[in-house]
Amino acid sequence: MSIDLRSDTVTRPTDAMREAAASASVGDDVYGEDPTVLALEAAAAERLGKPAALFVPSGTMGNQIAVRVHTDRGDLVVADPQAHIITWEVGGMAQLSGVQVRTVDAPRGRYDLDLLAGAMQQRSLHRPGVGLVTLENTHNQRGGWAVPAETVAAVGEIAADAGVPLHIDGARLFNACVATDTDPAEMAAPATSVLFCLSKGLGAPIGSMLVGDEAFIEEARRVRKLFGGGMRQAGIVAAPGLLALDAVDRLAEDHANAARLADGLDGHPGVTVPTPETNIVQLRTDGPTAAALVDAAADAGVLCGAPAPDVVRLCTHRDVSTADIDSAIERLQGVIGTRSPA
Ligand code: TLP
Repeated sequence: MSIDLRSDTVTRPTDAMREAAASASVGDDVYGEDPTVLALEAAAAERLGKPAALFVPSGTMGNQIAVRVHTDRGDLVVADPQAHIITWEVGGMAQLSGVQVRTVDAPRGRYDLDLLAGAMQQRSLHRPGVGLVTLENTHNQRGGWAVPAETVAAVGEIAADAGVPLHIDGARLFNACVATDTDPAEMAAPATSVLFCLSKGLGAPIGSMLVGDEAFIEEARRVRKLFGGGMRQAGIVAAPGLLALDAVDRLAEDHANAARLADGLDGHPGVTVPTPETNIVQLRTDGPTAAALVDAAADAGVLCGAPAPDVVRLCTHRDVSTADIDSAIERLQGVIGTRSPA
């Protein structure tokens, strides 16, 4: 059987999650009457130290709702050019909110604070103003780097000084918290809103949480309806999400497996593999294209992705064991070793 390292989204629900789904108390969540969804929203808000939360079907929808609630048409949204909110969300910010992007480089997910401060353009008769600052933690496409709480706080300060909200795309926020040994509420404190996913390392089948103050969540609920994300007896999918919230500590295992994988592959001819901080391993190739390596790896029974022409991404998660990682290393070494440079 193939070892699936394409993403941490590929995990299957545990038996306990399936049982929780089957026995969940439910109601119509659009009427605010689903007790399991309400419990999940309360738990998520509490975990991040914010007043309120909203259950949304996906991370993409959560991010796009936040953009819509925080901005006016024509506003600038500050983001790293490799941020998921720009590169992997189908141009949603332009399509759904009519905003523009102001990119500021964030190597390893961290903005240069001077550049960020310099980008905080105010609205005038001629010029659009910055309506929102975003920050991705962990930063997926940059290599799963965890942005430390001090950096998040410094970004929050720059946004606050300009009177602009900060939205954290924390699809993998708990990975960042585990990697930096930070309380999630401390990580979330500088942000006006935070999105985190239940369906990635935390292992739930479906769902993400948008967290913020009461007024933000009230408007977010309206925009969720607008975007077609109002769900009815959603307790069926919220119940596994409640179990996912208890799965934070085991993310350390994914991080250890990622480090083991990187160590087993780095230095092989034609590839470099930086030591990862969380569960995303990036193999940089100076030989065959990443796409060719992905095909060859699939033939050898390891599924991975190619987010850039010279980058292969391998993502660890609950459904791969340390033994699977060792087997993946062996299979990938065979692939890399037997390929001649393009
Ligand atoms: N990322 C997916 C792909 O879309 C690339 C993955 O497999 O990593 N923010 C970040 C930082 C993400 O990595 C993702 C998903 C999302 C938002 C969107 O979440 P979903 O897939 O639930 O819409």
